[in-house]
Amino acid sequence: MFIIGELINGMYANIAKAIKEKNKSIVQKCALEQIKAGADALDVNCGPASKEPSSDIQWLIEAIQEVASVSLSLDSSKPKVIESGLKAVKNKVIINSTTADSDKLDILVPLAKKYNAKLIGLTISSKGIPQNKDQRLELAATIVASCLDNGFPVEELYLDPIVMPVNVAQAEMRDILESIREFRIISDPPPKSIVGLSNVSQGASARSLINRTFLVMAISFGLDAAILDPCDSELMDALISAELILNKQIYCDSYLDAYRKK
Ligand code: THG
Repeated sequence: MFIIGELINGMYANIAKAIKEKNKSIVQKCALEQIKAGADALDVNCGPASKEPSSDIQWLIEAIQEVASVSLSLDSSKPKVIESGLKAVKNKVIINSTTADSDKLDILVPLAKKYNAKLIGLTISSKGIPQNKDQRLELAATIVASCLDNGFPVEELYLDPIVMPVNVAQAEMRDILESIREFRIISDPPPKSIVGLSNVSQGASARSLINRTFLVMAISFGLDAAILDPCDSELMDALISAELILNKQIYCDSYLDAYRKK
């Protein structure tokens, strides 16, 4: 499982404050904690309160790169903000994200190719969030087609079914899980799959339990990557155990410790 830490997001009060006050040490501590907890990459999102997201994203990237050489996932709905972030990034980068709309695809797929980036494609369009699996797969196919047209390697594309909160979209959970399985049959070589995990429990109680239950289920449907809180150790234990049971980790009695020392 490719793990992207979700905690450097202006949605969180501590990060919003750090951006406002240009306090690097808060961001750097948050980066190092997530890497220690097992993150392979870090999501970087300025949040809704940022008035200058193009410069704030560069400030966040530079702060993180002073202390770590991890991959960064540039999380913005604005292609201009992502483009600004790409100029500051030194290591392998993830573009988070394009939608299935041609105005986004026409800018972001060529940019992903130019920067040798991974690309996250949300199965969403200007018409809104799909209501069922067929609509998700149709939008997924549009994104895959754009990658093929632009010579962008489909193995570097991560399709995101858009996880909805279970307390507002309970009847859609099964379709979201089945989309993860079916994204893989769109093309050969297949695209990969990703979810923003914490969405599933937004507004609910027992968040951590809902998150780890959904994650284990999504892993069994073939999930390749997740944006999640790696500092939730029960979540990470569930992830590691699910991979063990699917024969993706070698069993030993101390497999949790062994994974953490990898
Ligand atoms: N797909 C992709 N990218 C994404 C998402 C996605 N990026 C953003 C988001 N969704 C994933 N990241 C988060 C980060 C935090 C929360 C949810 C998803 C979260 N935050 C608390 C809340 O809203 O209740 C904030 C708590 C606080 O303020 O302290 O749940 O789906 N590609």
